[in-house]
Amino acid sequence: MTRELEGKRGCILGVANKWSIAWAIARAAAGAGARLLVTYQNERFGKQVRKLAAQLPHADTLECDVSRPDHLVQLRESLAARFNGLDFLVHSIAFAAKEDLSGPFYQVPRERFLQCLDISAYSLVAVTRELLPLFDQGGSIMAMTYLGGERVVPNYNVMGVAKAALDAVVRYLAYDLGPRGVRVNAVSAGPIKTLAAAGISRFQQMLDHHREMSPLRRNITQEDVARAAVFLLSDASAGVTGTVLYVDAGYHAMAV
Ligand code: 0WD
Repeated sequence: MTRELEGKRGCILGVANKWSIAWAIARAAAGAGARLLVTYQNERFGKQVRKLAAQLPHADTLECDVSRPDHLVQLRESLAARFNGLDFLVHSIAFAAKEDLSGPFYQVPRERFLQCLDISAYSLVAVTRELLPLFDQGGSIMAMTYLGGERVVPNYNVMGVAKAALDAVVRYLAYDLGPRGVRVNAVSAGPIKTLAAAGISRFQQMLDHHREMSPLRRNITQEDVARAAVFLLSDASAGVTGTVLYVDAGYHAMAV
């Protein structure tokens, strides 16, 4: 087995349960030789995530709600104590109220619009700023995005606006951090059935449409995303920054 992340120290934000994309990335990164700190939002997920992480070699867990500045400080302190530095960061977090993931987009109230943008896009800025001093030998940061940030996907609504912001955050961070040797990219995944996806109205129809119309004629798995993530986190992608890697069976190339 290749060990593309041997010796690397990584932090993976956003494991909710065994279906989470972040969990698939954690497994793949651990399999590739990384030492990990895996975080979960709150104690609702804590027991499950601690049990999952116990299956991995060299993986610790920490509660981290990215909307709380005190949690971000604790995250930096935990990583400094455990690894004395950091080589990669995975942001796999998003939030929108369920009522805003159906019906007309324009109905979204101001507070919920701001909360969605705060947790789904601004948090990458806040976490990166807090953890930047730890990237002592360059590094790689990646976030999870979706085509709904570039084109209209019915019902994706405010989350599409947040993904557009997240994509721009990735590009601006890439420019800021390039001189430090820190790369910043995003994976744009096709639809995958997870807890977050369950909140999107008519999600099964999205899956069916994607399977029928994508060039590969199939849906994407968490493992497809995890393999691409290992590439972006590893030195194999040393010349890649500020970009979106589509792991969507080619769906983004279509005009349907
Ligand atoms: O089809 C999909 N599942 C796709 C997901 C396609 C393309 C992209 N993505 C993105 C999502 O938008 C997200 O950014 O991938 C990322 C991970 O999503 P996931 O693996 O599909 O979903 P899930 O397992 O639910 O993880 C997201 C988690 C939250 O779960 P819920 O379902 O409770 O919203 O993000 C976490 C939370 O655990 N989260 C937070 N973590 C820390 N602080 C916070 C927060 N404030 N809010 C939500």
